[in-house]
Formats: sequence, C-alpha cells, structure tokens
Amino acid sequence: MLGKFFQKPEGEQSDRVPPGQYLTKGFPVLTYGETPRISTEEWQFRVWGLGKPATFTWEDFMALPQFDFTADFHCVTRWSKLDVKWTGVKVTDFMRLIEVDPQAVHVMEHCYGGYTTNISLSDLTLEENFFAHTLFGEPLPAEHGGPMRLVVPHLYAWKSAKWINGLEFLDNEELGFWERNGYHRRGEPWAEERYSSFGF
Ligand SMILES: Nc1nc2c(c(=O)[nH]1)N[C@H]1C(S)=C(S)[C@@H](COP(=O)(O)O)O[C@H]1N2
Ligand SMILES: [Mo]
Repeated sequence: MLGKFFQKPEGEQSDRVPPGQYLTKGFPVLTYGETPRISTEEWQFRVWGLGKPATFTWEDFMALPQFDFTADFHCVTRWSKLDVKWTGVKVTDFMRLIEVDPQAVHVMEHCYGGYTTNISLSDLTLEENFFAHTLFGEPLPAEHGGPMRLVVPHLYAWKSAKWINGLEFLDNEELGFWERNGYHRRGEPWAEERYSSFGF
C-alpha cells in the first residue's frame, strides 16, 4: 500500500493525520456505483421528514453567502489528503432557511444515484461543514460529487455525500448505505470509528 502515492506522515503533518491513515498527494475518487451527471439547471435539493418540507434550486444556494474553506479529508480505506480547498455554502446558513421540528435529532443524507449516509443533527450543524460546489478553484468535477456535495471534515469522508440532493430529518438513528454494510454509525477518524462492532 505504501509507495509512490501513499506516504507515512512526518513532522508537523503527523499531528494532523489520524491513526492508521496514510497521506496521498492526489485525490482518489471513491464511488460506489455509477457517477450521476446532473446539471445545475436540473439540480434540486429537498428537505423532508420531521420539519417543513421544502425544495431548493441551484439559485437558492448561490444566493447564500459563499465561503472558501480548507479542510483535511480522511477516507476509511486509510488515505488522507490534507488542505483540500473548497468553496461553498455553510450548512449553518442553509439551516436558517428551513424549519426543523425539535424532535429531530438524526438526519439521513440523500443523493442522486441513491447513496445515503446517516449523521446526527449535532454533527451536521457545525460551522465547519459545507455544501461545496468548487474544488481548488474549479467547478466540482462530477466524479468528486459535482455539482454539489457535502463536506463534513471531522468525520470519515463517507459522511461527505457526493451529489447530495436532500436531507431527511428523523427522531431516531437510521442507518445509511455503508452503515448498513458494517461501517460505524458515526465514523470519527481520531477514535478510529471505522466499522461497527457487530457484523464484521
Ligand atoms: N453519493 C456518494 N457519496 C459518497 C460516496 C459514494 O459512493 N456516493 N463515497 C464516499 C466515500 S467512501 C468517500 S471516501 C468520499 C470520496 O470522495 P471523493 O471521491 O471525492 O474522493 O465520498 C463519499 N461520498
Ligand atoms: Mo471512503
């Protein structure tokens, strides 16, 4: 696994790389299934479940404040990429547009193509989480989740849903695609929450 593309972290970088992870300079693509091709014109984002149902367009997202942000990216398959540069909309700004019931404590992220991943409302609504549409100054390529993906830097990257198109608010924890297939419910990389203790 180590070699030209994967390096053991050294020096100050090692403080930023969670246990069991290796650094990559490239940006591998990790997708289960086909890559959806969605134009910004047809792109829609829905919220439903415990809250007021609503639908948003690309223009609605572009009307929100836009930020550049830099975040480290940790895949559970053991590669990490430091200092990924994105542009997008803060999840916290988006949340101000919607009405969520007080009983909602969990969320299912939904995507074009059918991928799902679960996250707690408190893990989702951090200032550092973004809906990202730009990667290193270029429109987010389809294979990396364009036109829009979620970026949740403090959890393993399978929580950063590509081609995201909806949030479903829940009063109990349901499991998303990888979580039903043995991945950890939360996926915190510093605690190495890789797999659930049952199943595998
Ligand atoms: N819709 C969707 N989102 C997804 C995935 C996927 O297969 N489908 N893979 C996840 C996993 S396991 C990782 S590591 C990251 C990879 O993002 P990248 O392909 O941009 O590197 O996307 C996550 N988001
Ligand atoms: Mo991953």
